[in-house]
Amino acid sequence: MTTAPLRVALIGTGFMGRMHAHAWRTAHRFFDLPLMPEPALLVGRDPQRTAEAADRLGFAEAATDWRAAIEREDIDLVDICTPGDTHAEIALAALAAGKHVLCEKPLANDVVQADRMVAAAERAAAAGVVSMCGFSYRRTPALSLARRLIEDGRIGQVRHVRAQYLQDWLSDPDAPFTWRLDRDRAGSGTLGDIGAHSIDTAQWLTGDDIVGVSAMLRTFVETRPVLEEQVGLGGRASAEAPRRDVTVDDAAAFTARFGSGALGVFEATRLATGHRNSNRIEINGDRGSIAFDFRAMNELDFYDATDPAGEQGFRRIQANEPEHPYADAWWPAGHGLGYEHLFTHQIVDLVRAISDGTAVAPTFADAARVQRVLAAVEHSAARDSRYVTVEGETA
Ligand code: SOE
Repeated sequence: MTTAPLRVALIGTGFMGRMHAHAWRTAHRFFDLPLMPEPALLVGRDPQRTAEAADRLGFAEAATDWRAAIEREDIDLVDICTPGDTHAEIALAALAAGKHVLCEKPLANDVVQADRMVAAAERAAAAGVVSMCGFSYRRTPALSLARRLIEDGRIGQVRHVRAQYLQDWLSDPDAPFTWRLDRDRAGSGTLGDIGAHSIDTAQWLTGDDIVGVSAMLRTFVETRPVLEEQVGLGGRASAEAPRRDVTVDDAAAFTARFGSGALGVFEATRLATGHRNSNRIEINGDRGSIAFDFRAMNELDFYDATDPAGEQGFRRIQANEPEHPYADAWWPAGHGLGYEHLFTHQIVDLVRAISDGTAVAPTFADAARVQRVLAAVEHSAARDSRYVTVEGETA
């Protein structure tokens, strides 16, 4: 029996574009998929570079016009890996053309755009069109295991959520300007780029939404050198390079109240020297705790307060046993997975949902709830950290 194809147009050739390309090409080699992903079209801005990228990443064709790509009859799914200022426009056009959509995080640059995307996704869903937002960390086996433990009541009633997402690629004041430092393109800075991951992870793991926040934002380095060409994150510019204003936050710190009454403490920064990519979360309930750090992404720490007295303590679970989410498709126990596997798992879940009509997550509505928290954080920070409720966020 031949498997029907799922023909993919991927828009964006940067870090995320390459990561998604890898996942589209890998998923069916390790997982049984009901549809065969076909990397059909790669869309980028520069014709020659996009053609080279398509060749290297294994896409059949290259193009520079995303609108024309979306209108093509022979495209089934549009994968959006562009900066945030284009997400809404591309997603709305793709959904109107009846294409399934995978959109990178954060969903949009503001709540208004996010709400429009949710409405369009819900209209399209009636015709069987699937949309998903790429909060990739949900697909870490250790975090999926944490979610299962929490859902099964193993840590009981959640009291505390402690999340830190720490990077350091902007620590050097001469690290060059990128689109991620331009509010018009990125919506916000560290907050939306990596703080959004912590918010999504916390709400997903606990099954509980943040209802209010009290926040501080800070831009430590207010201008950065502009390079003619920047490849990837980081780098260093010469002292003579012209400088440009940074219009987003470098760091965010906020406390949060969850609907259940649980308390949250969140920190996100790209200036934590020594932390290349420390994405940590700890959750304490009345029966136990979980703790995770992406630096040891194959491990989950779990504390069970119902263990016999004298034997209690955090246990370190290697989340790569066949019993753990996603793990049995890969290597023998203990051989470990990496960052790219999260994106492959994301494609697996998406393709299965498209084929079987099963629920997909995170939906655009889930991602819009994250967007509202981002907006509340910005509003609180702009009002001297006053407590701001998430529900009223409309801008
Ligand atoms: C840059 O800060 C970045 O690439 C984020 O955009 C990703 O979402 C995160 O997973 C790694 O860091």
